[in-house]
Amino acid sequence: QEYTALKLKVLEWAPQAAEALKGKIPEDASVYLCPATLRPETMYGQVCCFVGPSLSYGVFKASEKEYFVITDRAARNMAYQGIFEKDGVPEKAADIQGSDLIGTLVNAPLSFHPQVRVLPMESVLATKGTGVVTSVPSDSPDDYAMVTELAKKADFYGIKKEWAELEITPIIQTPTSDLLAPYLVKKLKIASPKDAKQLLEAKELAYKEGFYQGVMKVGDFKGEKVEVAKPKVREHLIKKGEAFAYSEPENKVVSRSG
Ligand code: ZZB
Repeated sequence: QEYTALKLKVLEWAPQAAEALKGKIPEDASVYLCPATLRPETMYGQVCCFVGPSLSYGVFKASEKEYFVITDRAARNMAYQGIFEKDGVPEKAADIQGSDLIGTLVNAPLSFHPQVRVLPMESVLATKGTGVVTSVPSDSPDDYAMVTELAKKADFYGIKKEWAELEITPIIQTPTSDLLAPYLVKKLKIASPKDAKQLLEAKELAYKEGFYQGVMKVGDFKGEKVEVAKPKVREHLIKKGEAFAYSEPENKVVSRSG
């Protein structure tokens, strides 16, 4: 699976994170949360960044002045892809729990909301990508269901309501909608992030329609088909040093007979 890993620079740590990281990272270093995405063309619509509150993350040294917050598993993969200055063994500067990252303020490259918060999402998998997920509710049904839930139950989730209420801007026009994810969530009567089966269906529909029939409504490649714009947005982000290529071996089921 070939992902685009984005660099969301930490602007202000949540108090618990600041406490956990005290003295472990050089003062003058930049730290980035690095979500892995298959939809770089949607980055204009980022409204927050998800971590799994019960997952463990590491802060890894990518170079003298840059550190990445990702899972240990992602760091091991990255160490063999020339992503870190030192090849082979990832150098971990600190451990941090996902729950401690909640509330951290980060810069989201390309987004209409350049400053977004780190928020919790229980369904983030430790076994996929980097364990960090950037949230685009306009085009990802999972993200739309989650931010809706977070805004509804902000106190329960221990966040400020306004962190989950950033405006959702149309990014891609398709034959059905320019806000495909909210449209599908309503159409499939998805009530919460717990409706996993319908969310999976909505995700598949959104991928297909977005990729094959979508046209960029905003950004540097406005008016171009998503198919065409996707690699261009990716290259643009990588050139600016705001993203990098990250691939991981697919978890293929190998059949004995086959
Ligand atoms: C931004 C984005 C915008 C995404 C969109 C999707 C969509 P997939 O589709 O299941 O193979 N993701 C990445 N890592 C994780 C993780 N560890 N746990 C849970 N979700 C994760 O996985 C790729 C997508 O799933 C990624 O692309 C990321 O969300 C999320 F408009 O990044 B995406 C219709 C989907 N639209």
